[in-house]
Amino acid sequence: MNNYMKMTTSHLTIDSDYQRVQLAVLGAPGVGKTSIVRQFISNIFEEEYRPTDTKQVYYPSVIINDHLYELKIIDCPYIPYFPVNSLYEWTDYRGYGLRNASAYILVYDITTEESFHYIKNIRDQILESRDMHDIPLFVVGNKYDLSDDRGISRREVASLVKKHWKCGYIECSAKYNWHVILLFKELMKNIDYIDYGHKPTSLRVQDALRNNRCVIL
Ligand SMILES: Nc1nc2c(ncn2[C@@H]2O[C@H](COP(=O)(O)OP(=O)(O)OP(=O)(O)O)[C@@H](O)[C@H]2O)c(=O)[nH]1
Ligand SMILES: [Mg+2]
Repeated sequence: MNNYMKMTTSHLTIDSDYQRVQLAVLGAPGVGKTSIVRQFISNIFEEEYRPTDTKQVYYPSVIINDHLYELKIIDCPYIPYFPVNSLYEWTDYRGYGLRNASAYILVYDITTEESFHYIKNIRDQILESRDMHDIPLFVVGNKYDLSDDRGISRREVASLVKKHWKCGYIECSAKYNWHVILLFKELMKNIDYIDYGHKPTSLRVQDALRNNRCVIL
């Protein structure tokens, strides 16, 4: 059997107190945040650039190594700065909820150095704003298909991110769906399995499968 079996995914509205792994996807405009999320969720890629103007939230369930993760993926519009406290969250609604994420995916475009500077700044702001104990940051260099036009050396970025930031790093191409699944798999390895309430995992897996909203990675 294919190691990636996609059954379906969905865009559900679920009780706000339902415990899930919240992944916030951040990055400069046009780096491919929406494209990565949409490839992962629906295997769709659009050439035409339509900037995200309001936060988009997706709720896929994924099974990795027999563990069920109920994800909440937040595809953020460009935010000029990370909300440093709850007041900022309220004043700029685009950043609302970002301080509660259980992991951050910081995306840059390998062809533009500025997009890497953006995630450097955002990372500094995240670290200043909240306790990051057990909250993984994962850096993604997107648009690998354009690597002939690389704007910043891979070695430089990988060494900074892996050695100094102690974060995961992966390059992908949302356009060709290359390494998109791998990126989520790698990220989930960094997130300890979370025990969701009283229901045993096997029952939750069955529920998810029955509701046709499960991706097996
Ligand atoms: N060649 C190539 N183009 C890509 C790739 N990923 C995204 N794009 C293109 O880059 C443009 C921007 O992609 P989006 O996914 O909308 O970028 P975004 O980061 O969500 O942008 P904002 O919502 O404005 O912050 C679109 O024209 C995409 O088709 C990729 O891997 N390779
Ligand atoms: Mg977008």
